[in-house]
Formats: sequence, C-alpha cells, structure tokens
Amino acid sequence: MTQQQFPQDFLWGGAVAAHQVEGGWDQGGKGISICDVLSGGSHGVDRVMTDGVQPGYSYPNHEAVDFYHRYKEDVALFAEMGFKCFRTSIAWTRIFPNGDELEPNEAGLQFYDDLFDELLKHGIEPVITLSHFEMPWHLVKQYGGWLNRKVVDFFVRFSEVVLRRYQHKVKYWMTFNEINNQRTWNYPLFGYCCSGVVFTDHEKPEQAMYQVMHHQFVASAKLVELGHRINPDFQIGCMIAMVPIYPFSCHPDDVMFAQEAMHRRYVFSDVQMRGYYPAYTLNEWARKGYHIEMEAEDEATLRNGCCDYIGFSYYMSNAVQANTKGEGDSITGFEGSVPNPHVKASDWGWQIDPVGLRYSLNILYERYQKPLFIVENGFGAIDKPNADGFIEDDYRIDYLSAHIEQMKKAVLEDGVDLMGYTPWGCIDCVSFTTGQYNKRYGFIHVDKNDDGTGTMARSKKKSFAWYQQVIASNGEQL
Ligand code: BGP
Repeated sequence: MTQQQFPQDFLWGGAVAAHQVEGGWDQGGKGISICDVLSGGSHGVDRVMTDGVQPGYSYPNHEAVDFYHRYKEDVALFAEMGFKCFRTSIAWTRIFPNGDELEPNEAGLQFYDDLFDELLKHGIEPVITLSHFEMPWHLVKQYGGWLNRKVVDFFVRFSEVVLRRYQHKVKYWMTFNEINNQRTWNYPLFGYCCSGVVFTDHEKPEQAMYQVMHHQFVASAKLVELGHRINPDFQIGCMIAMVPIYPFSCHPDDVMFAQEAMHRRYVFSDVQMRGYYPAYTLNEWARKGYHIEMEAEDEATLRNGCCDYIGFSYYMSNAVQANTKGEGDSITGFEGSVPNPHVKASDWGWQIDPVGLRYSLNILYERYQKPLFIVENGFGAIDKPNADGFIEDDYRIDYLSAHIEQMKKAVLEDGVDLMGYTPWGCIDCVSFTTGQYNKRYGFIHVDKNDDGTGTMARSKKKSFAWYQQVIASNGEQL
C-alpha cells in the first residue's frame, strides 16, 4: 500500500528529561541523583562528577528550568503548539530517593500523576523514559552502579511501581535513554550518566562496560515482560543514540572499518529487539578473553522481553577512516573519526546531516522491521534576542525543516513505519554534555543564563509558530 500523506495519528511533540528541566532537586522527598552531583561545564570544559554536593561548584540541574513548579504553564504552551505527545522521564530519585528502599515516596508519585493529568487534559500523550541519566547517587556510592547485579532488582522494583501506578495514563514507554552512549567507554561522562560507572577506573574497562550492558539488558527485558502483563496495550521501546558511521572513502578497508564500528553500537538494539546476543559480540568476547557474568535464566529472560519499537535520537553522522588515529573517542566522534568535508558542524562540533536521518530510518527499519520513533533531534545554539527581545531562530527552523523533509521521504517514499517525532529540548533546558543553559534547543525560550542571571520567564521564539504550523498541517508546511 502506498502512502501519500503522513499518518493522521502521527505523534508530533517534543522531548526533555526530568533532570534537565525539573529542578526541585531536594523537594517532595526527592533523593540525590547522579546529575545532582554533576557540575556545570562548557564546550571544551568537562563537567565534574563530585563526591556528593560540594561547596565551590555550581550544579545547574538543581534548579534546571524549574519545570517542577512551572509545568502547568509549560504544558499549556506545548498544547498551544499542538503537541500530540510529550516525552519526559520519571526521576527515579523522586520515587525511590536512594534507590534501595522497599516502599516508594508518595509525594514523588503524586507529582507525576499531576503532570500526566495536566498533559492528558490538553490531549497530550505522555511518552516516558524510565532511565534518562538520573539514577540515585546512593546506588553509585554504595553499590558501584550498574556493575552490581543488585541494581537490576532495584530498577525493576522502581519500574514496576510506576508501570502499575500510571497504567491508565501512560501507554508509550522507553527503558534506557541512549543506552549505547556508554559504548564510548573511555569518555567518562557517558558511562557515568548511563550506568553510574566510570569504566576507566576498572582494570578491564571494556569488559566492565559489557557487564553493565548485560545487566541493563536483563532489567529491560524483565520490565518489558512485566509491563505487557500489567497492560497488554503498553508500547515499550528501547532507545539508542543513532549516529550513522560512514566510511570516509570507498576503500574496502574504510567500508569494513565503518561496519565494525556500527556493530559495536548495534549490539544494544540487536539484543533489546531480537532477544539474543549477536555472533559478532560473542566472538569479540572470546577473542579478547572477556568474561561476562550471567545467570542461568538470563537467556530466557532476554528472549521473552523484546522491545516493541526502537526509539532513537538523531543529531549527527560520523565518518571514519581505517588505519588512522582520527579524532578518537569523544562526545562527537568514535575511533577513527575524521571530519566529513561534505557536511557542516554546529558550534559544538556536531556534524549536521539531514540525509543521514533518512538513511538511519532506512537501515534501522531494514534491520528490525519494527516501528521507529524519533524521540530526539535538534539544534543546540546560542540564541540572541533582537532589539525587541524576540529570538529569530531561523537556523533552528532550517535545521529542523531539513530533517523533517528527509523524515517524510523515509515514510512516504521508502515506506518506513514511523510512530512520531519529538524534537529535543522543546523548551530550553540544561545541556546534558556541557551542563550549559546557553546551549539552547527550545521553541520556548527560558530566561536563564550560564552566569546565573535570568528570571526563568518563558517566551516564544520564532520557531514556536513555525512548529505549530508544521503540526497543524501534519508536516505539509515546513
Ligand atoms: C542526548 C541526550 C539528551 C540531550 C541531548 C542533547 O544525548 O539524550 O539528554 O541533552 O543529547 O545533548 P546536549 O544537551 O549535550 O546538547
């Protein structure tokens, strides 16, 4: 069957994560999360993971953009844009402040009840990530993060509580945000945020990363199986950072090098979507002499807990060259990465490549034949208000419209089954990688700056009306 138009039930919306917007870090009985002990940084200046909340550091996630108190105003603005859905996460530390308690914190549960009610009142479907870089700090300090198998049970307990509590309010879930970021194990922020583990502190860092990965696969599979029992209508996705890695040239060595680099990242969605380890990973473990602890029932658990769809973020592509050191692993690159001369990069070095989104949609759909959901895409930039205080963010409109154009081709020409599109940081929020306020993505400006100034007032940027019209026309008018 051919499709001439975008599906009428396409989920247009926007995305954030609890720790990047909520603030209220010590309110309503909330415990300290790993992001509450992560300092602010900037482009080229790494965020510091401090041992507890320490004097002399600024912690932008403590206040974030105060969504905890202002969500009604923000949800009304989302509704005005015509959002069909809104993606956020549930902060684990609001529900289980330390992570290892037996009983949940009612005030935290009530906060999300109120938020979901507010969204549903406006006809906005919540799309909820269970783990978005915000595990309880206590589990890192006392248990060593996800390297410890006990954390699987703590996470499943947390997940069961929220899956049951919100079973009539939330249909769309995701397990671990950008679970494959930690593949870049030598960049500490990624392991720390994905799993509370700094892999380079371990004797065999890559083996430690694989151990964590296995624990998260088991947790994901357990809660998918449990979720489907709680409500068979639940749609529970995995979530990966999709950065297609191109061979720098058509030299067969470059092509093979790029394919191997993709394997290292595909393993995450391969196991979560197919329920078993691919041969290329099992062979790698054998070759490198890695031992990954598994329990007898894990194999069956993985097989019985495959995710329903693939949620993914898409910001950039990468090019790699064999036999070169390239730029090495970093926020924006992988081993062998070299600048792609055919695309431009943002001020933060993220290579802008709209066609790469269509390419990604196609390769993911061919690989899994399951629905896809673009749950992050966007352009982080410094916004400068004009003389009237209005932000004319044409660069953001250009970025997003070019990506939506390619997304439409993937659906209408290539036949990809796509559930929705939620651009990242629909309201300005704290950057994950740098902890900045000034790296902005929003359609809604928040008056809060890296130097601490600002009133937190919300205002509409030029892109607000633009996105409103994109949604109203179901993607016809870009
Ligand atoms: C993804 C994360 C988000 C988000 C986004 C933009 O990796 O899932 O949490 O922040 O990237 O990154 P940044 O905020 O560093 O620009």
